[in-house]
Amino acid sequence: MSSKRVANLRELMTKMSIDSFLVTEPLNIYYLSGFTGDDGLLLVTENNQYLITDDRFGQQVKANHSDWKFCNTRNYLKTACELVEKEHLVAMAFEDVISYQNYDFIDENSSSDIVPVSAVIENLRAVKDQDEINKIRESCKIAGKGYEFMLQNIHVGQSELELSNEIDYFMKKNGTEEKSFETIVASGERTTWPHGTATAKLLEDGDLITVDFGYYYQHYTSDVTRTFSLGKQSQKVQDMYQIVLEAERRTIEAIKPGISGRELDEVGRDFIEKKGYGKYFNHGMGHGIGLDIHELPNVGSRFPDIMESGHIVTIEPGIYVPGTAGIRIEDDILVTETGFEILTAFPRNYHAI
Ligand SMILES: [Mn+2]
Repeated sequence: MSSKRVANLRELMTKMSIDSFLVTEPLNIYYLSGFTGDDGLLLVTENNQYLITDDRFGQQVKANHSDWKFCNTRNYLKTACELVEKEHLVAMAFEDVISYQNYDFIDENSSSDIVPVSAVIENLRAVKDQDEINKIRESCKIAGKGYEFMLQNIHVGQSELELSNEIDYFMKKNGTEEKSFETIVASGERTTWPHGTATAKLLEDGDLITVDFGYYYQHYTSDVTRTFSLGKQSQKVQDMYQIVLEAERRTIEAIKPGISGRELDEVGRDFIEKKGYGKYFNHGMGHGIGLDIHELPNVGSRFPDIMESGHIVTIEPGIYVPGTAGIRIEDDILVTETGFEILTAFPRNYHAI
């Protein structure tokens, strides 16, 4: 797995006329090597691959990463620069999100040219292999159980925080490791805040409730939102729900290789605009998921990203009308060779408890 990914990176390096690549972003380090230590970096050269870290991780590197040359050092960047010099390399790529301090260091100490690059490994990560798909599929499956658990256990008088903590416990008990973002539990008027994380507010009869949660399963996350009702909603709110649901359905069904994030956004947004709620849909349509909660490709009006088989994206239209209600529905979709597969295929119809 690791060797295939490194080979893919080397192929890109050749195209970019780069003969060494300094990998500093932790998720990219994990992606290429499987190394989970929270300190260190990788240097991939034409003929060698180095895992540069220190003693604290020595045992785990020897046990799990024998395919990498282990450089045991405290000064990671200095060692990387020395290796580049030793191999007589001429152009070292570095990820352009490093700190200014680190940039300054390699600028001063590297014998080769240094070349800032943007989202090179992130682009490789966007296309999932079978192993990654299986992990995200499992995370989605556990999320489905979590939603069911929520519907069965939620009750008037419980606080948003209590519900959030119960979801947390349930998800972890069912095989996930950690949440990939602060779980959103917004009830009543707070549903009109698209990113309202849980508060001490108590759930009341008649509250609409939005829950948005994502948990890592073996390092890969899902990202799901459901909006449902505790008690009865007005016809207007129920109609709003159907509009979001239909916008989501249309967008999902448009997914296929070759369509852009911008075009997908348009499908759902046009429908919501036609129904008169355009100005209440104030965020993008979705994003890739994987090792990170937000990764490539982007799905939104500003993004030309083209969908490819193996991408996994969220589709999450929402409308938020202050004083009335906020509704968002979000699912995780695998782009397949012929179209799409919904990985979060659990109920999304309007549901009142
Ligand atoms: Mn999302």
